[in-house]
Amino acid sequence: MVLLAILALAAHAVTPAWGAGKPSYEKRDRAIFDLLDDNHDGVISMPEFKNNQMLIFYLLDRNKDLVLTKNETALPADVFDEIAGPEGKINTIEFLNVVDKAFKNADTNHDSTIDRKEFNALMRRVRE
Ligand SMILES: [Ca+2]
Ligand SMILES: [Ca+2]
Repeated sequence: MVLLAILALAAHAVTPAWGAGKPSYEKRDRAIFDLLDDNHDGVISMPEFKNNQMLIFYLLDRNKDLVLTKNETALPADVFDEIAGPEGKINTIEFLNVVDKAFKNADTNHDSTIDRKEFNALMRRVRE
């Protein structure tokens, strides 16, 4: 669920660039990967992952109060509630916790980076 949330946010940030026409999953996955892989060395490191997720956080945080409300995220309600907790808002710490977990989950060979194979496997898991 948490993985899905992160990728939904990433997809949300990438999607407006497409314009008309629906890209294939493969194309979209590649675009998200390239977006996250800042130095284009073919793997996503933890700092790259975190920096870009923070960028997404600030993009989503329309009123810049440093918390995300339900209408800012476009997440399914149950996913939002799971991340936000009882106060009903996602702060940066909660957000980075989720990012941290998502990264560790995706890094199946535990080498502290996410390569294309791990990324594709993650996207497949999310879709199923
Ligand atoms: Ca990289
Ligand atoms: Ca890895």
